[in-house]
Amino acid sequence: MECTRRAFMRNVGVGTLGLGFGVSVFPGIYQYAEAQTQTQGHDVHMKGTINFKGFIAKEVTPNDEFYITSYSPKVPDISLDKFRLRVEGLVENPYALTLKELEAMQDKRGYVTLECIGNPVGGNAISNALWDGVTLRKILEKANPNPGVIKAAFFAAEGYTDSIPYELALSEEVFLAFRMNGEPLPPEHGYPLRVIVPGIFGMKNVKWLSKIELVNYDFKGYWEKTGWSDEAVIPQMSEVLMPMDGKRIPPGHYVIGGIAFGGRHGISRVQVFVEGQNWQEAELKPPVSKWAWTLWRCEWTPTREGDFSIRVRAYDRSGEPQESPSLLGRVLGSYPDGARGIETIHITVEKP
Ligand SMILES: Nc1nc2c(c(=O)[nH]1)N[C@H]1C(S)=C(S)[C@@H](COP(=O)(O)O)O[C@H]1N2
Ligand SMILES: [Mo]
Repeated sequence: MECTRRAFMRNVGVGTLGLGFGVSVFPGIYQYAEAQTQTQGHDVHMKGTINFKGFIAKEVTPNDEFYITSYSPKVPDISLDKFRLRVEGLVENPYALTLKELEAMQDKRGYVTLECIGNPVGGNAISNALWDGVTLRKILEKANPNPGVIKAAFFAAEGYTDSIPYELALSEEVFLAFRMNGEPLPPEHGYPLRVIVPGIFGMKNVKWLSKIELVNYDFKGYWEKTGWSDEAVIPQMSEVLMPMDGKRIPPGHYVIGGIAFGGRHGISRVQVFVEGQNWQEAELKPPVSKWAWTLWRCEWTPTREGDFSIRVRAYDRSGEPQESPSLLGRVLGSYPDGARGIETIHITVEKP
């Protein structure tokens, strides 16, 4: 991921890139790894956490811990009196909607996991929330679209743009969200209105949406103009969240846990590799929705002291494993289609 793109990513790149977890302003998805060694055998209660048989995690990310990626540091300050969503382009009836009108049309509520296309293997630019909104198709149909539309282009208040194929826009999966985990969208997550495109990388989930334009050409958005994937389909991926990479832990009985996400591909299996053992099946927690990540766990009792590497791989609904470029342990960077590879973490077992 290029530097310019990184500049304002509050939460990206602290995974496996050697910066260390400590630099993340927001703890993101990794903070509970710490809990494991401190709470073996105790019941932990932390706000918003679930305990999946010893794997402590936040299955739904609280709004103030949700990753943020914006191309600009500006967070538009949008007043509701002035806010209008305009629907224009190849339509018979261009029109505009207030937030109240949009809210009155609500027909969607669902958990959707967002992931930034810049998220490195093992990175924490991935989060899961419950979104309320209205189906995009419903908004478009009210404008009476003309024939020949190829794409729905999205324009944001601070200048960002993106687009999706018209067919996808009409799919009933895509919606415009005005609430996140039961609250109005926080300013940095797109208040008052954003796009949610389940299973497609975060960049298509345009925040501060102000205009939708139906066009008869292959519109390219802000990132796509510089070569980032326009399809932006999230591939199957998985990460170890617990124990935390680099930890020194005493001999004992441990739970290894993490997330797997397959976007449109879904997740059917997760396997974990601990040095000295074969790949073993992880136990999966059924996801909170079809479009949300899957928590997985397995148990481990180290039989010696010393260094261990731990790896994870996910399989999609059709049984395809996630990509592992050439050799295990090698990963590919995120440009232009999103990072590929198997995460490896390192743990040292030693007597305290
Ligand atoms: N208006 C606007 N929308 C945007 C962006 C942006 O810079 N401006 N960034 C996109 C990118 S790259 C991602 S990954 C997601 C992140 O959404 P979040 O910040 O709510 O997690 O927003 C997308 N929508
Ligand atoms: Mo992104």
